[in-house]
Amino acid sequence: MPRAAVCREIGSPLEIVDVDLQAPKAGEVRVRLGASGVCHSDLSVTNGTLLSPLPSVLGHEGAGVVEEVGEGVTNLAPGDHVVISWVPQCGECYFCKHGQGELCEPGSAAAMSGGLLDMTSRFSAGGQPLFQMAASGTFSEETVVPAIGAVKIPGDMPLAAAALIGCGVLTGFGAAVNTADIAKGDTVAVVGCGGVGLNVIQGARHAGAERIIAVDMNDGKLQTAQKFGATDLVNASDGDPVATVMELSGGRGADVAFEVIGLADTIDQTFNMARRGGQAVLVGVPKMDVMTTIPAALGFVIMEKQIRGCWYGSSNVHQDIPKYARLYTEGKLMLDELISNEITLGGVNDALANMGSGSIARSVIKYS
Ligand code: PAD
Ligand code: ZN
Repeated sequence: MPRAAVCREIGSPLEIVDVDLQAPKAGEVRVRLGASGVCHSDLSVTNGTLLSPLPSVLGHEGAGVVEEVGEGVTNLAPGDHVVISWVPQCGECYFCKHGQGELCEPGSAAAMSGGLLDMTSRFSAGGQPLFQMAASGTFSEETVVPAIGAVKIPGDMPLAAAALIGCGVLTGFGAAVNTADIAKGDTVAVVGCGGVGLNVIQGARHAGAERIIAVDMNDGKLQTAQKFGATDLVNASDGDPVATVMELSGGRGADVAFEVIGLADTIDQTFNMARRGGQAVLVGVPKMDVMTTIPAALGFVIMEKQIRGCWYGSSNVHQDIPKYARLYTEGKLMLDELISNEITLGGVNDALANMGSGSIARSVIKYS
């Protein structure tokens, strides 16, 4: 019986319990998790910011080893090492065929439902069904996921590093290299330098940005941002971050500005620090009732600014996960440096509580 961290209701700590896990059905695989990162989106489910059916096994940033495959699975075999994708991507629907796998029709429906592709979960405890967050449920020693939501990586890649690809890297790095149009020599601003924002920074550097202005309220986060490629550090508590970014960019603003927190105020700031003709990319997930107010004429038409949403780094997980694994082995993608705290499953509540702390980029649960 695997142990798992279950969110029963909004506002309560996760409960660590033994869970029943059904065998994989057709097109599914059972994965023994090696590691799972703790992402702000997990915290957002526990506090009601992100709507996800409860009670649920949380966790959506994981990597592990395939233990069993269901009927008809041909892309994976027991023993394969995989990164779990929290949007399973079918490769066949309208969105997948139009290069927007992150919006995959059956994958998104599954992720939202709290179940797998048939909208049912494989977890239960004491006879009570448990949902699984984002077709994943990686806060568990084992899980069952769709075979199209598990992507093979080299067997010698450390699973703690690989787990981070599953959300923070695909989302953050992808925001910079897929969603945004960063040109060589650009000036980029990144508002929010947590686990996802740090990956936006290293993605921006990879895309050729020359100046990368990191904005956060925490000096510890800013120091880490520098290690990931930030060239200028702005503590948002020291004054108006928009004015500072303007000053640092010759009064023009950033070519591309990213919001990686999920707050109305910082969304406004991000839009305002993008230059005329530039882009604001929204990555952070605000509460569902948060609205933005942008002057239509001045903001969009006269200044010709663009605002783009970014879901899962606009990633094709079947192509991007192996690519990131390769970049890591070539020393071109920093993953070990993101792991500031290795914990056991029992430490997950402390990790969620410490998320805002300056010293934590990512806490990673290691399963033995
Ligand atoms: P995190 O908590 O590790 O980082 C957030 C950072 O923002 C921290 O460094 C804070 O210090 C900083 N911060 C907070 N308030 C302010 C402020 N007012 N001004 C400046 N800095 C501030 O979170 P994370 O990196 O795990 O996730 C960031 C967001 O991205 C969060 O909303 C999460 O839900 C979202 C996300 N989106 C997707 C997607 O597909 N769009 C995927 C994964 C995560
Ligand atoms: Zn996440």
